[in-house]
Amino acid sequence: MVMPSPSPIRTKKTWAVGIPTVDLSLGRPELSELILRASEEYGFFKVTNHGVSQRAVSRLEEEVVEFFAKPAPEKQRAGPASPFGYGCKNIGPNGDMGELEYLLLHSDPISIAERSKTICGDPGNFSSAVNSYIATARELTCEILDLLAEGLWLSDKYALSGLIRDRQSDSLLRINHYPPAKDVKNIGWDLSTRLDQHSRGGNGRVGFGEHSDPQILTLLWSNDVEGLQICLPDGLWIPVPPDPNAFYVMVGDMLQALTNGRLKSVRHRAMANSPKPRLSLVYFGAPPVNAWISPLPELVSPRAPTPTLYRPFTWGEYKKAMYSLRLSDSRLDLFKIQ
Ligand code: GA4
Repeated sequence: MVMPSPSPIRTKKTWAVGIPTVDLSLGRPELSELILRASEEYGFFKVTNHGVSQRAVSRLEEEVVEFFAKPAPEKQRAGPASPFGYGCKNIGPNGDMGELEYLLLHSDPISIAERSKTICGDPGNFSSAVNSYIATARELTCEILDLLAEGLWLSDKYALSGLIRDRQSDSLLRINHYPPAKDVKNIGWDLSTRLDQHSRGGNGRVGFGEHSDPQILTLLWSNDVEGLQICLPDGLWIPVPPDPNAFYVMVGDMLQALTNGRLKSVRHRAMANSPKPRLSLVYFGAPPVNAWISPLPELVSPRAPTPTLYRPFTWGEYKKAMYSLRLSDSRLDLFKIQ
């Protein structure tokens, strides 16, 4: 892991200059230890030398740039996002808003084929670009989860990745387009919204508000435009410099529950202040809807300091809770054993 010198990122000052970075070409066991350490300390890290073909990314990037360039009525044929399809500014069912437009797709190839008919004049091409990106993202996500399982000394090496490899996996792909800030006037930005967001701790236009991802692991790619920010354990928000040659990995709520709180899901947000359009491709690795989530036995000890923190629940039950809450709510707290 490339850490800002002189030592692991500890102070606010060092964090401002570096993001934990894991070179996936390193050997084991060093690699699994580094991934585990970054996941424990920050729930977030960047991976380089990941082996993902640039073509899989650029093919999907080209398709979605073409889609977002279309006139609004054409894009709206793929919406509204409830939850899947095309969405503009509205996020989720409970009134959250952001300065973005997006496509939210389930990873199941049949639903991709259906949805593609509303997105593109050449649906075969579009769905093939989406499917190959998802397959690549799933592989990388599972590789990282297997390294984590190794670092955690889990007896079942595939306890984590197996949930995502399952044919019934509820994994998703979110494609976000944050329009350039110069378009602010054209999309109804006003001073009161800006002040309101500033008073809530943000600085500028919020593209996608503060939240943690509900799933197991998130893999994020973005073009070379800044916007992503993560929240450090001490509450400080720091910007993540964009790097289209890398992927960013985020621990989700399900991984926090499965590891009995040893790994913590990272709170993050996307700002939309750049004069250039930001594009992100976000893969959310999720379990099947009826999968039971409870802390893995290796992460629980019958005595303190690691008693069971969360009661067992299904991913479907968690999703129900998440859709009933606002984006920034801490959903996992509802499943804590008091
Ligand atoms: C946040 C992470 C993913 O983008 C997402 C989002 C989902 C949605 O856009 O439909 C949610 C949000 C996310 C969590 C709370 C609910 C549901 C919007 C919202 C307000 C696709 C996901 O899985 O959870």
